[in-house]
Amino acid sequence: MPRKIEVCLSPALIDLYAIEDSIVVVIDILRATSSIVYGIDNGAKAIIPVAQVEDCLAYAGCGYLLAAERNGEVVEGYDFGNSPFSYTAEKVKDKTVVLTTTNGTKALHLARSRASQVVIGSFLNLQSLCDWLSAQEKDVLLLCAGWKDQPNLEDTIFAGAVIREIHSSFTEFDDAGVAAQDLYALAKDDLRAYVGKSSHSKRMEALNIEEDIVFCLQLNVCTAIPVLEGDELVALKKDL
Ligand code: 3SL
Repeated sequence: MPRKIEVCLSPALIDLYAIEDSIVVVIDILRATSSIVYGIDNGAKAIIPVAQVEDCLAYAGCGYLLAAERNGEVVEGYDFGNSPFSYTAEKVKDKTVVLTTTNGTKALHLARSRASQVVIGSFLNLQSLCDWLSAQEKDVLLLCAGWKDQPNLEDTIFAGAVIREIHSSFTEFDDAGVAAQDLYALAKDDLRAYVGKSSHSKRMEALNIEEDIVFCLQLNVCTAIPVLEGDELVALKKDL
């Protein structure tokens, strides 16, 4: 069966893609989708992505953990933000987290209104995600969250890593996907150094959170694939 895999380099471009019958993989390597994967892998019951900081408040006082990040920093008054170190088993196991971030949760909201299925990708669950995507019979859109509607290096590199891994399961590719694979080929031998050229890496270095970058660039330390079910991201039940 012919299958297409495409890359949307910015959420601002998503209306150009017909995704009604596609799986959309939302990608925000630094740091939203890495933290979501890590939290679900560590046994969080669910993560509820909300678009606005104020949307979290509707869940206050009901046993949820409230997480909010804007411009790389924890929003004052919230339990935590978007650092993967806040999504350890100790902190999130059996809990539901309500999360809003600058770009990642926005991309999720754009995807969910039209996509057939929305899942979450990061270097942490790369292999598990790729094995699952290969086994599906649907087209795939890799949606890069970018930074405030601009494309970024780290999400594009990850999209390239996915396509390189599952290339043989697809028959149709777009130019953004070709570019993403070429970028991944340039970056793969030293991901940390290459991602160090990115604007968000510089932003995070200025906030003294470089250890989050190193964490988010680890390969295959998680097997969970978060999937959107209704309003909640939960662990996908794989039938591989
Ligand atoms: O924009 C986002 O969704 C975040 O991942 C950005 S940050 O890494 O928390 O700064």
